[in-house]
Amino acid sequence: MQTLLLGISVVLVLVILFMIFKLTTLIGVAKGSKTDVDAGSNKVNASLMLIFLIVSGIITLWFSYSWFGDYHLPVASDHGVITDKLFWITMGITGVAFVLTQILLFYFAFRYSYKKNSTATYYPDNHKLELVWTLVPAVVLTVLILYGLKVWNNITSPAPQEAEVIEVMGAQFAWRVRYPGEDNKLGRYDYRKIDASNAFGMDLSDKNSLDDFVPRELHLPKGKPVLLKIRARDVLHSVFLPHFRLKMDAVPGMPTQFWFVPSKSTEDMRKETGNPDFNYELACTEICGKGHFSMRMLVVVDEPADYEAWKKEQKTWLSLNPEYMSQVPEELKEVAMISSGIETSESKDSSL
Ligand SMILES: [Cu+2]
Repeated sequence: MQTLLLGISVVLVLVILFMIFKLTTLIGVAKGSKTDVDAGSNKVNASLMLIFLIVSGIITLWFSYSWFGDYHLPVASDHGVITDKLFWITMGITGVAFVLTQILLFYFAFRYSYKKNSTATYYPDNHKLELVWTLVPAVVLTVLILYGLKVWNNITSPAPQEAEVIEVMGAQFAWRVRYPGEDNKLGRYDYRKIDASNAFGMDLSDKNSLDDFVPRELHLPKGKPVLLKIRARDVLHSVFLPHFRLKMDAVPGMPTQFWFVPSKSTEDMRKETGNPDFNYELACTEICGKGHFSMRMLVVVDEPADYEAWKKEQKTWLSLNPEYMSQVPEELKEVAMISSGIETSESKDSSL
Protein backbone atom coordinates (compact mmCIF):
# COMPACT_ATOMS: atom_id res chain seq x y z
CA MET A 1 0.00 0.00 0.00
CA GLN A 2 2.84 2.35 0.96
CA THR A 3 4.62 1.62 -2.33
CA LEU A 4 1.43 2.38 -4.23
CA LEU A 5 0.99 5.73 -2.46
CA LEU A 6 4.64 6.59 -3.08
CA GLY A 7 4.24 5.71 -6.79
CA ILE A 8 1.10 7.86 -7.06
CA SER A 9 2.86 10.84 -5.38
CA VAL A 10 5.86 10.56 -7.74
CA VAL A 11 3.51 10.57 -10.75
CA LEU A 12 1.60 13.57 -9.34
CA VAL A 13 4.82 15.54 -8.75
CA LEU A 14 5.91 14.81 -12.34
CA VAL A 15 2.52 15.93 -13.68
CA ILE A 16 2.74 19.18 -11.64
CA LEU A 17 6.27 19.88 -12.95
CA PHE A 18 5.09 19.23 -16.51
CA MET A 19 2.12 21.60 -16.07
CA ILE A 20 4.42 24.35 -14.69
CA PHE A 21 6.72 23.90 -17.71
CA LYS A 22 3.73 24.13 -20.07
CA LEU A 23 2.38 27.17 -18.27
CA THR A 24 5.66 29.13 -18.43
CA THR A 25 5.92 28.34 -22.15
CA LEU A 26 2.36 29.57 -22.76
CA ILE A 27 2.97 32.74 -20.72
CA GLY A 28 6.11 33.33 -22.82
CA VAL A 29 4.10 32.94 -26.03
CA ALA A 30 1.34 35.27 -24.72
CA LYS A 31 3.84 37.91 -23.79
CA GLY A 32 5.47 37.58 -27.21
CA SER A 33 8.90 36.84 -25.74
CA LYS A 34 8.77 33.22 -26.97
CA THR A 35 7.79 32.20 -30.51
CA ASP A 36 9.46 28.78 -30.70
CA VAL A 37 6.60 26.67 -29.30
CA ASP A 38 7.69 23.40 -27.65
CA ALA A 39 11.01 23.13 -29.48
CA GLY A 40 12.62 21.65 -26.36
CA SER A 41 10.04 18.93 -25.67
CA ASN A 42 9.96 18.07 -29.37
CA LYS A 43 13.66 17.33 -29.31
CA VAL A 44 13.26 15.24 -26.15
CA ASN A 45 10.40 13.26 -27.73
CA ALA A 46 12.36 12.73 -30.95
CA SER A 47 15.37 11.35 -29.07
CA LEU A 48 13.10 9.16 -26.90
CA MET A 49 11.68 7.60 -30.08
CA LEU A 50 15.17 6.59 -31.17
CA ILE A 51 16.13 5.34 -27.70
CA PHE A 52 12.93 3.27 -27.52
CA LEU A 53 13.70 1.72 -30.93
CA ILE A 54 17.24 0.73 -29.93
CA VAL A 55 16.49 -0.43 -26.36
CA SER A 56 13.35 -2.42 -27.25
CA GLY A 57 15.18 -3.90 -30.28
CA ILE A 58 18.05 -5.11 -28.09
CA ILE A 59 15.68 -6.52 -25.41
CA THR A 60 13.61 -8.36 -28.05
CA LEU A 61 16.69 -9.88 -29.71
CA TRP A 62 18.23 -10.87 -26.38
CA PHE A 63 14.98 -12.38 -25.07
CA SER A 64 14.27 -14.27 -28.31
CA TYR A 65 17.78 -15.71 -28.37
CA SER A 66 18.26 -16.64 -24.73
CA TRP A 67 14.77 -18.10 -24.14
CA PHE A 68 14.45 -19.81 -27.52
CA GLY A 69 14.38 -23.30 -26.04
CA ASP A 70 11.48 -22.37 -23.74
CA TYR A 71 9.07 -21.35 -26.45
CA HIS A 72 10.21 -23.66 -29.19
CA LEU A 73 9.99 -27.24 -27.92
CA PRO A 74 11.55 -30.15 -29.81
CA VAL A 75 9.02 -31.62 -32.22
CA ALA A 76 7.81 -35.21 -31.76
CA SER A 77 5.21 -35.87 -34.46
CA ASP A 78 5.23 -36.30 -38.24
CA HIS A 79 2.85 -33.42 -39.00
CA GLY A 80 4.65 -31.23 -36.42
CA VAL A 81 7.63 -30.98 -38.78
CA ILE A 82 5.33 -29.61 -41.52
CA THR A 83 3.54 -27.11 -39.23
CA ASP A 84 6.91 -25.95 -37.83
CA LYS A 85 8.12 -25.26 -41.39
CA LEU A 86 4.94 -23.26 -42.13
CA PHE A 87 5.38 -21.38 -38.84
CA TRP A 88 9.00 -20.41 -39.56
CA ILE A 89 8.31 -19.34 -43.16
CA THR A 90 5.43 -17.13 -41.90
CA MET A 91 7.59 -15.85 -39.05
CA GLY A 92 10.46 -15.05 -41.46
CA ILE A 93 8.32 -13.03 -43.90
CA THR A 94 6.24 -11.19 -41.28
CA GLY A 95 9.33 -10.73 -39.06
CA VAL A 96 11.31 -8.94 -41.79
CA ALA A 97 8.29 -6.71 -42.60
CA PHE A 98 7.79 -5.96 -38.89
CA VAL A 99 11.43 -5.04 -38.23
CA LEU A 100 11.67 -2.80 -41.32
CA THR A 101 8.42 -0.94 -40.63
CA GLN A 102 9.27 -0.41 -36.93
CA ILE A 103 12.73 0.95 -37.78
CA LEU A 104 11.22 3.36 -40.33
CA LEU A 105 8.37 4.35 -38.00
CA PHE A 106 10.61 5.37 -35.08
CA TYR A 107 13.46 6.74 -37.21
CA PHE A 108 11.09 8.96 -39.21
CA ALA A 109 9.53 10.28 -35.97
CA PHE A 110 13.06 11.29 -34.97
CA ARG A 111 14.27 12.50 -38.36
CA TYR A 112 11.21 14.59 -39.22
CA SER A 113 10.43 16.05 -35.81
CA TYR A 114 9.47 19.73 -35.62
CA LYS A 115 12.16 22.12 -36.74
CA LYS A 116 11.77 25.83 -37.01
CA ASN A 117 11.55 27.09 -40.60
CA SER A 118 11.34 23.64 -42.14
CA THR A 119 8.22 22.93 -44.20
CA ALA A 120 6.83 19.63 -45.51
CA THR A 121 7.04 18.80 -49.22
CA TYR A 122 3.66 18.73 -50.94
CA TYR A 123 3.33 15.17 -52.20
CA PRO A 124 -0.33 14.18 -52.50
CA ASP A 125 -0.17 10.71 -54.10
CA ASN A 126 1.83 8.26 -56.15
CA HIS A 127 -0.18 5.57 -57.94
CA LYS A 128 2.78 3.37 -58.68
CA LEU A 129 3.85 3.31 -55.05
CA GLU A 130 0.32 2.58 -53.81
CA LEU A 131 -0.04 -0.23 -56.34
CA VAL A 132 3.23 -1.80 -55.16
CA TRP A 133 2.45 -1.69 -51.43
CA THR A 134 -1.03 -3.09 -52.02
CA LEU A 135 -0.13 -5.84 -54.47
CA VAL A 136 3.04 -7.16 -52.84
CA PRO A 137 1.46 -7.87 -49.40
CA ALA A 138 -1.70 -9.20 -51.10
CA VAL A 139 0.27 -11.72 -53.18
CA VAL A 140 2.53 -12.75 -50.26
CA LEU A 141 -0.43 -13.20 -47.88
CA THR A 142 -2.41 -15.18 -50.48
CA VAL A 143 0.53 -17.56 -50.97
CA LEU A 144 0.93 -17.96 -47.18
CA ILE A 145 -2.79 -18.61 -46.67
CA LEU A 146 -2.95 -21.15 -49.53
CA TYR A 147 0.11 -22.93 -48.15
CA GLY A 148 -1.44 -22.91 -44.66
CA LEU A 149 -4.72 -24.26 -46.04
CA LYS A 150 -2.85 -27.10 -47.75
CA VAL A 151 -1.09 -28.00 -44.48
CA TRP A 152 -4.37 -27.75 -42.51
CA ASN A 153 -6.22 -29.98 -45.00
CA ASN A 154 -3.37 -32.45 -44.77
CA ILE A 155 -3.29 -32.69 -40.96
CA THR A 156 -7.09 -32.73 -40.56
CA SER A 157 -7.67 -35.38 -43.25
CA PRO A 158 -9.54 -38.55 -42.14
CA ALA A 159 -7.47 -40.84 -39.91
CA PRO A 160 -6.13 -44.08 -41.39
CA GLN A 161 -8.23 -47.19 -40.72
CA GLU A 162 -5.60 -48.79 -38.50
CA ALA A 163 -5.31 -45.74 -36.20
CA GLU A 164 -5.40 -46.31 -32.44
CA VAL A 165 -8.59 -44.67 -31.19
CA ILE A 166 -8.40 -43.01 -27.78
CA GLU A 167 -11.03 -40.83 -26.16
CA VAL A 168 -9.91 -37.71 -24.29
CA MET A 169 -12.45 -35.97 -22.10
CA GLY A 170 -12.00 -32.65 -20.32
CA ALA A 171 -13.93 -32.02 -17.10
CA GLN A 172 -13.37 -29.43 -14.39
CA PHE A 173 -10.52 -29.94 -13.52
CA ALA A 174 -8.86 -33.01 -14.99
CA TRP A 175 -8.31 -34.85 -18.23
CA ARG A 176 -9.63 -38.38 -18.49
CA VAL A 177 -8.75 -40.89 -21.18
CA ARG A 178 -10.60 -44.01 -22.29
CA TYR A 179 -9.23 -46.83 -24.44
CA PRO A 180 -11.44 -49.16 -26.47
CA GLY A 181 -9.98 -52.38 -25.06
CA GLU A 182 -9.49 -55.58 -27.03
CA ASP A 183 -12.35 -55.04 -29.50
CA ASN A 184 -10.78 -51.70 -30.60
CA LYS A 185 -14.21 -50.07 -30.37
CA LEU A 186 -15.12 -47.42 -27.85
CA GLY A 187 -18.49 -48.05 -26.25
CA ARG A 188 -21.38 -45.59 -26.39
CA TYR A 189 -21.79 -42.95 -23.72
CA ASP A 190 -24.75 -41.08 -22.34
CA TYR A 191 -24.50 -38.02 -20.12
CA ARG A 192 -27.42 -39.30 -18.01
CA LYS A 193 -25.26 -42.21 -16.89
CA ILE A 194 -22.56 -39.95 -15.43
CA ASP A 195 -22.09 -40.37 -11.68
CA ALA A 196 -19.24 -40.28 -9.14
CA SER A 197 -17.56 -43.44 -10.48
CA ASN A 198 -18.78 -43.43 -14.08
CA ALA A 199 -17.15 -40.15 -15.08
CA PHE A 200 -17.45 -40.89 -18.81
CA GLY A 201 -21.13 -41.83 -18.62
CA MET A 202 -20.29 -45.19 -20.19
CA ASP A 203 -23.38 -46.96 -21.44
CA LEU A 204 -23.02 -50.55 -20.26
CA SER A 205 -25.89 -51.79 -22.39
CA ASP A 206 -23.45 -51.45 -25.32
CA LYS A 207 -21.28 -54.53 -25.79
CA ASN A 208 -18.33 -52.34 -26.86
CA SER A 209 -18.21 -50.61 -23.45
CA LEU A 210 -17.56 -53.79 -21.51
CA ASP A 211 -13.80 -54.03 -22.19
CA ASP A 212 -13.05 -50.28 -22.25
CA PHE A 213 -10.40 -49.18 -19.79
CA VAL A 214 -9.65 -45.83 -18.16
CA PRO A 215 -5.98 -45.44 -17.20
CA ARG A 216 -4.43 -42.53 -15.30
CA GLU A 217 -1.83 -41.81 -17.99
CA LEU A 218 -2.11 -41.29 -21.72
CA HIS A 219 0.04 -43.91 -23.44
CA LEU A 220 0.74 -43.64 -27.18
CA PRO A 221 2.54 -45.98 -29.57
CA LYS A 222 5.56 -44.59 -31.42
CA GLY A 223 5.30 -44.57 -35.22
CA LYS A 224 1.61 -45.49 -35.34
CA PRO A 225 -1.30 -43.20 -36.20
CA VAL A 226 -3.37 -42.21 -33.17
CA LEU A 227 -6.86 -40.74 -33.40
CA LEU A 228 -7.95 -38.68 -30.40
CA LYS A 229 -11.70 -38.36 -29.99
CA ILE A 230 -12.14 -35.28 -27.90
CA ARG A 231 -15.09 -34.07 -25.82
CA ALA A 232 -15.83 -31.93 -22.80
CA ARG A 233 -18.23 -32.65 -19.95
CA ASP A 234 -18.92 -29.20 -18.59
CA VAL A 235 -17.23 -26.13 -20.12
CA LEU A 236 -14.80 -25.47 -22.97
CA HIS A 237 -11.39 -27.08 -22.53
CA SER A 238 -8.59 -27.44 -25.06
CA VAL A 239 -6.35 -30.43 -25.66
CA PHE A 240 -2.77 -29.20 -25.93
CA LEU A 241 0.13 -31.57 -26.64
CA PRO A 242 2.89 -29.04 -27.38
CA HIS A 243 5.63 -31.50 -28.42
CA PHE A 244 3.25 -33.04 -30.97
CA ARG A 245 2.14 -29.60 -32.22
CA LEU A 246 -1.41 -30.60 -31.42
CA LYS A 247 -4.12 -28.32 -30.14
CA MET A 248 -7.83 -28.96 -30.44
CA ASP A 249 -10.72 -27.54 -28.43
CA ALA A 250 -12.85 -29.85 -26.30
CA VAL A 251 -16.40 -28.57 -26.70
CA PRO A 252 -19.40 -29.71 -24.62
CA GLY A 253 -21.97 -31.35 -26.88
CA MET A 254 -19.77 -31.20 -29.98
CA PRO A 255 -17.09 -33.92 -30.15
CA THR A 256 -13.93 -32.98 -32.05
CA GLN A 257 -11.00 -35.11 -33.16
CA PHE A 258 -7.38 -34.98 -34.26
CA TRP A 259 -5.07 -37.69 -35.58
CA PHE A 260 -1.29 -37.73 -35.60
CA VAL A 261 1.76 -39.99 -35.57
CA PRO A 262 4.09 -39.70 -32.55
CA SER A 263 7.63 -39.96 -33.91
CA LYS A 264 9.75 -40.08 -30.74
CA SER A 265 9.26 -42.24 -27.66
CA THR A 266 9.66 -40.77 -24.17
CA GLU A 267 13.04 -42.55 -24.02
CA ASP A 268 14.12 -41.02 -27.38
CA MET A 269 13.20 -37.58 -26.08
CA ARG A 270 15.08 -38.10 -22.80
CA LYS A 271 18.20 -38.83 -24.86
CA GLU A 272 17.63 -35.91 -27.25
CA THR A 273 17.06 -33.35 -24.50
CA GLY A 274 19.70 -34.85 -22.20
CA ASN A 275 17.09 -34.71 -19.43
CA PRO A 276 16.54 -38.11 -17.76
CA ASP A 277 13.34 -36.80 -16.12
CA PHE A 278 11.74 -35.57 -19.35
CA ASN A 279 8.04 -36.35 -19.75
CA TYR A 280 5.48 -35.36 -22.34
CA GLU A 281 2.38 -33.66 -21.00
CA LEU A 282 -1.20 -33.01 -21.96
CA ALA A 283 -2.28 -29.55 -20.82
CA CYS A 284 -5.46 -27.48 -21.08
CA THR A 285 -5.23 -24.21 -23.00
CA GLU A 286 -8.68 -22.89 -22.34
CA ILE A 287 -9.17 -20.86 -19.17
CA CYS A 288 -11.83 -23.21 -17.84
CA GLY A 289 -12.16 -22.11 -14.23
CA LYS A 290 -10.38 -21.90 -10.89
CA GLY A 291 -8.53 -25.20 -11.22
CA HIS A 292 -7.48 -24.70 -14.86
CA PHE A 293 -3.78 -24.84 -13.93
CA SER A 294 -4.14 -28.36 -12.55
CA MET A 295 -5.41 -29.88 -15.82
CA ARG A 296 -2.25 -31.75 -16.64
CA MET A 297 -1.87 -35.38 -17.62
CA LEU A 298 1.28 -37.38 -18.01
CA VAL A 299 1.82 -38.65 -21.57
CA VAL A 300 4.05 -41.65 -22.29
CA VAL A 301 5.11 -42.61 -25.81
CA ASP A 302 6.12 -46.30 -25.90
CA GLU A 303 7.83 -48.44 -28.49
CA PRO A 304 4.99 -50.38 -30.23
CA ALA A 305 5.75 -53.66 -28.40
CA ASP A 306 5.84 -51.92 -24.99
CA TYR A 307 2.59 -50.18 -25.84
CA GLU A 308 0.84 -53.48 -26.58
CA ALA A 309 2.24 -54.97 -23.35
CA TRP A 310 1.00 -51.95 -21.37
CA LYS A 311 -2.48 -52.29 -22.90
CA LYS A 312 -2.62 -55.98 -21.89
CA GLU A 313 -1.81 -55.07 -18.27
CA GLN A 314 -4.71 -52.63 -17.97
CA LYS A 315 -7.80 -53.73 -16.07
CA THR A 316 -11.16 -52.96 -17.66
CA TRP A 317 -13.26 -50.25 -16.04
CA LEU A 318 -16.06 -52.73 -15.36
CA SER A 319 -13.78 -55.15 -13.53
CA LEU A 320 -12.63 -52.30 -11.27
CA ASN A 321 -16.25 -51.26 -10.70
CA PRO A 322 -18.09 -54.61 -10.52
CA GLU A 323 -21.16 -53.03 -8.86
CA TYR A 324 -22.02 -51.64 -12.31
CA MET A 325 -22.75 -55.19 -13.52
CA SER A 326 -26.34 -54.41 -12.50
CA GLN A 327 -26.50 -51.97 -15.46
CA VAL A 328 -25.48 -54.67 -17.93
CA PRO A 329 -28.50 -56.24 -19.66
CA GLU A 330 -29.14 -59.95 -18.83
CA GLU A 331 -28.21 -61.22 -22.31
CA LEU A 332 -24.81 -59.49 -22.13
CA LYS A 333 -23.92 -60.51 -18.55
CA GLU A 334 -21.89 -63.56 -19.56
CA VAL A 335 -20.05 -61.67 -22.33
CA ALA A 336 -19.45 -58.90 -19.79
CA MET A 337 -17.89 -61.30 -17.30
CA ILE A 338 -15.50 -62.66 -19.92
CA SER A 339 -14.59 -59.47 -21.79
CA SER A 340 -14.17 -57.36 -18.66
CA GLY A 341 -12.17 -60.09 -16.92
CA ILE A 342 -14.46 -60.32 -13.86
CA GLU A 343 -14.29 -63.67 -12.13
CA THR A 344 -17.58 -65.49 -12.58
CA SER A 345 -19.18 -67.35 -9.67
CA GLU A 346 -18.55 -70.65 -11.52
CA SER A 347 -14.85 -69.94 -12.00
CA LYS A 348 -14.70 -69.04 -8.30
CA ASP A 349 -16.44 -72.30 -7.44
CA SER A 350 -14.11 -74.34 -9.57
CA SER A 351 -11.08 -72.78 -7.96
CA LEU A 352 -12.34 -73.77 -4.51
CU1 LIG B 1 -9.62 -27.05 -18.92
